[in-house]
Amino acid sequence: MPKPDAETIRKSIVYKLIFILGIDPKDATEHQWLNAAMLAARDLIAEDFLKTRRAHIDNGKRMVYYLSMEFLLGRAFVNALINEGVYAEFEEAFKQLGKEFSDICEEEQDPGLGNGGLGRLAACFLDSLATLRIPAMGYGIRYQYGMFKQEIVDGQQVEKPDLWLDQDLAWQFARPNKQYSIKFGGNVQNDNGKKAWHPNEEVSAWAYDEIIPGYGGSVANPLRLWTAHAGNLFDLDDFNKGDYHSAVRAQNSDENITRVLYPNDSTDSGKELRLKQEYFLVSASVQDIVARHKCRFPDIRTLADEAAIHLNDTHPVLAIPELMRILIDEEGIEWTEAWNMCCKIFSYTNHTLMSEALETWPVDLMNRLLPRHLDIIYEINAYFLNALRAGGNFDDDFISRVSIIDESHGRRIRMGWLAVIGSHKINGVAKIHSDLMVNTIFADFAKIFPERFTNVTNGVTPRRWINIANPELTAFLDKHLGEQDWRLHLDNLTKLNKSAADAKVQAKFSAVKKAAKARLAKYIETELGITVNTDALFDVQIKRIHEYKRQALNVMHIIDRYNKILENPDADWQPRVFIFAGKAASAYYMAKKIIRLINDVARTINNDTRIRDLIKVVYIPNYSVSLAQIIIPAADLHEQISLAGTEASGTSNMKFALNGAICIGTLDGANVEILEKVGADHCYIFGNTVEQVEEIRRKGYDPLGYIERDHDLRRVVNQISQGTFSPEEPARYNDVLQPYGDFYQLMADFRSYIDTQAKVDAHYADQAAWRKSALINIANMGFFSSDRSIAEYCRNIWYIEPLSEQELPASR
Ligand code: 26W
Repeated sequence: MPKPDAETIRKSIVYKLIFILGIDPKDATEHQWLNAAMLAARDLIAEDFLKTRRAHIDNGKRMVYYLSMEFLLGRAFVNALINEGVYAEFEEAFKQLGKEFSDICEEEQDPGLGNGGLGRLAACFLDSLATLRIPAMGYGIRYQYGMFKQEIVDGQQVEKPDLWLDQDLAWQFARPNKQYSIKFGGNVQNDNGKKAWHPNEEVSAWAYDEIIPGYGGSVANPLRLWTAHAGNLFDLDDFNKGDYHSAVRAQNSDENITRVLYPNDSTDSGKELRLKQEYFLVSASVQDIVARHKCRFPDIRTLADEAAIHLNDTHPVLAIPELMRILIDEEGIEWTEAWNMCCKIFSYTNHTLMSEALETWPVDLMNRLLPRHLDIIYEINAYFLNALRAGGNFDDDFISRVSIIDESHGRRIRMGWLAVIGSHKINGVAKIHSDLMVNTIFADFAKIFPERFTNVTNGVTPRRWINIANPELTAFLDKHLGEQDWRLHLDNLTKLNKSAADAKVQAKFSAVKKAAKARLAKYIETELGITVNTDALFDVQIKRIHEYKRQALNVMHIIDRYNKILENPDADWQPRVFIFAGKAASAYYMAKKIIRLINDVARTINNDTRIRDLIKVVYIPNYSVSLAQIIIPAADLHEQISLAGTEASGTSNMKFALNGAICIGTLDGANVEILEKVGADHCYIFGNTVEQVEEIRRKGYDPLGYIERDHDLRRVVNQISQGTFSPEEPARYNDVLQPYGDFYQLMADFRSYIDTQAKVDAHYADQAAWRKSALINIANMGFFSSDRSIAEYCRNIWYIEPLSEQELPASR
């Protein structure tokens, strides 16, 4: 179909409104107009999707399947319009309808399908996969209530259900013909020498497809999301007896599986639900992958030639024993052949060195829920350990360290180990992280399988993080970068290097930044009633709240600055607006306390008239992709201040730099590579290095020593722990800095952080110099396109080729 014009689109929208949604245009709300417009937009991508699928089948393309518990997609509508090249036409259509287009777009809610960087990375990757014409499919869960909606009440996080599915839209395609039965429990019996699983619980997985359009049109790939259905568990007898509660009890309990992302696992039933959820995702997905293969090819034995399955962190690792189960128990393939196939098919990305994310499951729980899988895991372990023993190079101590079964505190299954043993490639997400992975958590495995370990530095999609998020910067780049589209060739940004010092270019960029700051200021004013000065330096830290990310260190700087302004009010202070956003996991006590501290400090300082708006502290509730799209373009400075060695990569650092913000950060994660690209004059690095952090730990870290030696630090620590910011409850924060433990070494990095912040002020005072640095940041971000990351995965890990122009001609 040729690209439709505004008139055609207007007719299509009105048609959808009347004939699909059954609404009189005269009565339609903005939200209903959005739904109609989304249906009209979906027609365009649906056509691409069907053609893409046909091209995969006709050309026998090898496919990659990306399994992830999270996909933080953000809004779909504007993204689809930009990728399909019809944004202007839709805007014009709404003009003809007499509607404000931006109001319509604002009606869309973010899907609640993710939590952190891992989920957003998966979403950037889907965009790049489709854009690069890679035969690919994502698999995830369609959580009914997402993670949670965060409200800040009296300075504290309150979790409310995120009712994102309640919006009455039909964006996803329901696939009632794609249902798989997911089984749990029961036992394993020996039937004629063959192991047979006799489960005693069953729930149905139903598919919904979200279509992911690539930039430039023509290719669209599916993201298949599963939802749990209890099927025939409705008890008509109970119902007819009037016991309505019992009638649906079993149904409810099974459908809980896809209720929320990361159910609180601090209780036993929470843990069980988590494990069920993980198995539910992988079982439905692996069954689907096998079914798809059988539709296209005659022999299941060729699966490893036709399919790559990628495990996004350890959460979907049960896919390995699940595929083994299907190959052996259902397809009759002999054990060794099945195992060789698995090791070719799977690859795994590690996203964090934090021990909490390297999941382990109690053997008892696995035995109760998935006894056949436990068997298979034992067999995999025996096969692996026997081969090691046969090689004769490893002692018993080593063997017990690499065993999938951890015998040290109750018997537990180490899912990270299973991932490494069953994958042909294992990658970290930034150079420093991949090195640490090989030298720390997976050091033993790197001795056994050195060829398996590799790095793919993360990236972000410029389509969302510039084109959608920052229309002013988009126009600026379109004007300055010439013909070849930077959206597809982000390296083109390097052209900006030569004009970074040009006063005219700087002035234009300054207007770009100012517009974004004004937009954010308006949001803050409307949502929180706080007025901020757009000439102030916008200093931003937005990410999950976690001790390792050290939001508390940021707060310590704010308090120190507050103290110094009060001490020396007439000095030439650079006004700053400190902006925070992020959610704390619902069971994470200390992270929630940090949120409260930020809000208490904000309340105290924002209301202190002596500060004369030289400091404003703003906590923006309910962090989301859409909020990030407003905040990131407006930042002058971004805080990437994790303790060195703890942040695997970070991806907001890339988004900020791409939007012309300057980094203040430690030598951690992707900061290291950003520094390499932009140079030390345009990136503020402070604090101890990984080696120094380790040395401090080795020698015995003494946080009190730092506190005693540094007057400013002592004052800040005392104020926090003695209740300056919580006079109504002075002891509220006496545990928050852990002065006797300080595991994340805030005290050790405080001085260097404060001194570096002073350098930032001086730099910002010279606006021309600052703009130049900002432009140099943008110019050197080409490497951090997720297109580059995906090209590396395809080449080095998945061995996947894109659809050629012959296989699928460009449609528009
Ligand atoms: C409870 C299990 C668990 C633990 C941690 C689930 C999920 C998580 C995180 C949310 C995982 C995550 O988002 N990791 C981030 O992944 C990004 C993409 O690679 C990296 O840039 C971040 O550094 C890393 O923290």
